[in-house]
Amino acid sequence: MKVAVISGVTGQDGSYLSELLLSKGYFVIGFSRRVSVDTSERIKHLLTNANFQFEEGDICDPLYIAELLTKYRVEEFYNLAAQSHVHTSFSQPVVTTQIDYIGPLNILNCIKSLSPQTRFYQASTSEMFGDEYDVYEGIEITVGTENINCPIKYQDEQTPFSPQSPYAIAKLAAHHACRLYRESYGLFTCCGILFNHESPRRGEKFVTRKITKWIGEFVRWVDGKENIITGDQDSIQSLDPIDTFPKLRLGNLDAHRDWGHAKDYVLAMWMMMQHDKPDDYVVATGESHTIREFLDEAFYAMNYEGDWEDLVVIDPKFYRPAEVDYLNGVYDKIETALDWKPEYAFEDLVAEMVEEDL
Ligand code: NAP
Ligand code: G4F
Repeated sequence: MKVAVISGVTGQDGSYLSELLLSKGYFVIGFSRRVSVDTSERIKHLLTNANFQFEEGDICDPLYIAELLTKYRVEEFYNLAAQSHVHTSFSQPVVTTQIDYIGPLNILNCIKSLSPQTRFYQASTSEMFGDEYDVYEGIEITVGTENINCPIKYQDEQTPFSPQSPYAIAKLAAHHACRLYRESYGLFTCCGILFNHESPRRGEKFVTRKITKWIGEFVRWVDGKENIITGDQDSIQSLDPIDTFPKLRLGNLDAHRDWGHAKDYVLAMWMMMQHDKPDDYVVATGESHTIREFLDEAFYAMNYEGDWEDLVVIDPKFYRPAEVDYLNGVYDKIETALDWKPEYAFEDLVAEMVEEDL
């Protein structure tokens, strides 16, 4: 039985990756740092599985990682643990760097010294591209009598990095460390440069889940207060309580993100680790939407016929000192090498998240 370790197992991706590896016959050891409240919600259905072992441990603790690697013959180590909130990294840059850079460096050092056959996956991110993109000739459209070319911006494995947050800087340092340990010590290290991926299990402070969770609470509030939602969602727009329910407070609605489904993306992680050659891959959908478009789709999915702008307040508190304006990933490399491509469409992802929160 193959033994795999997943750090950050209580997070969104950790839970989906655990399910995937268990379905493939692995023995999975998942760990997350100790916290004073129970954060095992996303994996609680796995805790009774005999092939799943949940531990408390910190990726920054050399002794804990060393003991894991000596106690078990670990074939695959997926490092998903992170302080993963970009905005938070501006107010907590040092702790973000400790977890997102020193943590993976610690694991790499332990693998190098104690278990060099262990394959290592690092959760790199499209945030490392920051404000960089390439451009290819897009489609030609006709406006009046003129033909206009609409160039399309994108990022792939050749796009230079230009990180715009302490989070992205720490992740880029870890990304380079993986490459260095691969080239210098012959370790099997893969970095997935993953673009944003979401699901009903997404953390509640990321913009997609913040929106769908608000929608769920709004509908339940109206339901409880007015008792008229059930069976007739079309009537939501005519409700007076809109004025009294706390509005949805958001920051920059004009940034573009390439949003995929976390289930598709954990499959890409596993596929990278099965290849005979370690490498780095962009994982994306090739489709980019603004936060406004996400809002359009989410309010459409809840059958809201009014104007969502009446329900949303722009709060400067959610603006960041530096923003990543445009992300749109090209996944040709992983499609060619590993035959991976995304299965979920944007509209289905949003609908699933709204439905779950309703
Ligand atoms: P997530 O939900 O925030 O999960 C991260 C997990 O790591 C949490 O369970 C967290 O526990 C745990 N953790 C934090 N510090 C730790 C430490 N020092 N030692 C052990 N565990 C620790 O993130 P995700 O969305 O699943 O993403 C997984 C990974 O992919 C992260 O590294 C993220 O940066 C990266 N990534 C995510 C995306 C995306 O769109 N989701 C895109 C690109 C890359 P607490 O709950 O206690 O904090
Ligand atoms: O949902 P977000 O916080 O995700 P962000 O910053 O793109 O980072 C996520 O994806 C990265 C991959 O590209 C991961 F590496 C990272 O770990 C994380 O999973 O914000 C998305 C966009 C931003 O432009 C932000 O300014 O939404 C904008 N936004 C507008 N209002 C908001 C809000 N973001 C948050 N979190 N909260 C708001 O109220």
